Amino acid sequence: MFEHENDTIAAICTGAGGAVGIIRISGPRALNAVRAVWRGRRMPGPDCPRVLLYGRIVSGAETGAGEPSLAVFMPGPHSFTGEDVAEIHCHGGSFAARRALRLVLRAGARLAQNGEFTRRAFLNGKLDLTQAEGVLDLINAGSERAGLLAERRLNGAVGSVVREIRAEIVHLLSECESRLDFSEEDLDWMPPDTLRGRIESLRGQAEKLALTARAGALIRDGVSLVIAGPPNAGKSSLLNRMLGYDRAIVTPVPGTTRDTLEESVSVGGISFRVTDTAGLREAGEADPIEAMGMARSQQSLGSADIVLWLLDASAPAESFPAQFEAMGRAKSSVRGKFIPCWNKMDGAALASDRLDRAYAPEKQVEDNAPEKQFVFEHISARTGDGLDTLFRRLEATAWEGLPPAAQSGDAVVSERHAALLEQAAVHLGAARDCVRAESWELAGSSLRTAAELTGCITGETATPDVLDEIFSRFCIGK
Ligand SMILES: Nc1nc2c(ncn2[C@@H]2O[C@H](COP(=O)(O)OP(=O)(O)OP(=O)(O)O)[C@@H](O)[C@H]2O)c(=O)[nH]1
Ligand SMILES: [Mg+2]
Repeated sequence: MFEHENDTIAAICTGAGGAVGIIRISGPRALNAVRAVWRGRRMPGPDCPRVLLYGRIVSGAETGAGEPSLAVFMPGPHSFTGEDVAEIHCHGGSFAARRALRLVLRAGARLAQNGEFTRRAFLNGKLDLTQAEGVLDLINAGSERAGLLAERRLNGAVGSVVREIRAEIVHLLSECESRLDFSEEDLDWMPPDTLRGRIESLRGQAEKLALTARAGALIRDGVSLVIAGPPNAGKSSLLNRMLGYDRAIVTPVPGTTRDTLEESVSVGGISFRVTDTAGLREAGEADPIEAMGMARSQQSLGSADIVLWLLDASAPAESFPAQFEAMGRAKSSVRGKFIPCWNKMDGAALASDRLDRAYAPEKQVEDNAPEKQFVFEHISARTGDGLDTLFRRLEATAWEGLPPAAQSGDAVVSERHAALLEQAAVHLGAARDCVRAESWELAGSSLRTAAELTGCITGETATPDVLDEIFSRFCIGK
């Protein structure tokens, strides 16, 4: 038992404004506290654990009328924190729960700090640090996928992978150390090549696992998608179509959109921050306001994760060379991924394959490799045709370059985990080289550092500072 854990903590663990307010109490005096402030025909206690009882909150020893409420006792170690836990469920709103909490505090509990319940659960071995972080991720999850990811962490997916890696590091560490302790004896040692191979494989695993954090960031933060193109191509119409309502002004007049406009749309469980931009054309053709809007469009091109460039398929074929040229110019300032897309297919004069061939035909023949070809999408923002295919392309583009395991969402680590894993990988690389040079002492020291770093992920070797940092991000009552 940790020293600071000998006291009893309490907090309101429900959000303000809910229908029910729950006061959670954890620690050796949890039962005393609830018994001091609550009366029912049956009283909470070890004889009826985990049963929700009906009764009233009373102030002090007197019985009689008080607020109707429910109480439950969950004896340790089979509780969330691993300690004795009691809860009082009273009416919501700001007054009732606060009054009940005050009574509980008067009965000998102290107000819990942020995340203190979860911290106690961690210190009592009920969850590892990655699971505790999963609790926080779940609270902060803003989409279905983010929730799923948090749930996996909560269920220990990251923890178990990291513990496996760490166990292997510790095993290889003992291999190196035994060579120091019993240098000339005839021990059953692992051949150095095998040892080196296993360290290298661990290094690869750590690096690969660290990469999954990028998928986590994608799921949590989403992707920025900029819809750009010449005036009148149907950019605002597409934004409206994606949103399902008329957000942006659409008119047949080129230059309608003056300023960039951002909205969020969920596609395939990924949140896209979609920006509609002012159409780009020769500066000479635009008035001063439009020119300012175009400058903003230009900026958006540079910062987007994905740029969707719309071309007008209903325009006369003579306009295509100029449309392609404008696209080429814009593409040079795009740093993210680029998707060219014919819009207004409902009014197109040419079939989609002929439209595509209109684009630099000699180039398409030269570079026959499919990945070198410019793959156009074909949509109609007016009818919605082609949007499903476009959405699938957007989803696939967002996932591009991420490890496949991250997409299935098995074990996706956080940025904190990734940083520790990357450091561990560096030390594993050093250990591998030391084994080659047969410097067992140095190899051992690198492996020890790697073991410490990976232990910090699951919490075995996390310092109080690290714990403070993590749990301070929780709210009171969690
Ligand atoms: N036939 C057809 N017309 C479309 C389609 N998409 C947009 N339009 C029309 O094209 C015109 C311009 O559409 P907008 O969405 O305002 O085009 P924009 O690219 O935002 O134009 P700017 O804001 O001026 O750059 C409007 O009259 C739309 O109704 C489409 O898929 N098919
Ligand atoms: Mg527009």
